Amino acid sequence: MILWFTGLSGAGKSTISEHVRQTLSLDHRVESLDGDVVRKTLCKDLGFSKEDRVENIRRISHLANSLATAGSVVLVSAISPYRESREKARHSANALNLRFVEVYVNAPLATCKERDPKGLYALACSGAIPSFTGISDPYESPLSPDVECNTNVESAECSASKVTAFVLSVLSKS
Ligand code: ADX
Repeated sequence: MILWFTGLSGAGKSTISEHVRQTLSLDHRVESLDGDVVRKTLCKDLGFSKEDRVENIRRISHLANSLATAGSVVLVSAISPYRESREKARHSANALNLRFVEVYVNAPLATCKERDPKGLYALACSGAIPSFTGISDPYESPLSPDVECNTNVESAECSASKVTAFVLSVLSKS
């Protein structure tokens, strides 16, 4: 199974994913692929143009498929702003008989800007970072996510419980 966390920078993808990892690790082999980490390693050569973001997601999806095929529950946290890229990731996983769960980590842009944990929104608003998602680059929100976490009104623990409950119900049926 692949759990794909998508949402704006600062929405809470990595935080929720980490809570989910801790819970699922008790009974399952879990691998995490985090956008910030992947971009320092596997995708070090990529920037933030549309083309590079599509390539970033293609590589992450390929790696996630391999890890999931080998038996891990894979947690992907990446903005993944384009619907088409996420749909391709879903189709490639499904073609390998892997379950793909899209988790929309939804927080209003205003909330993400206020949180600004890495100070990037301030830089993006000043023009110092071009093509920043939500400010000067698009984010296409999921139309029918499997799970939606509204992180402006629910705690990370609450969001993570929703996700793990969904996952465990799917796993118990398979
Ligand atoms: S994605 O769009 O290709 O899916 P990814 O999740 O890998 O993005 O990386 C996003 C992270 O890169 C952000 O959390 C932020 O720390 C950093 N970042 C640097 N520049 C940008 C930018 N222009 N737009 C979005 N995120 C950026």
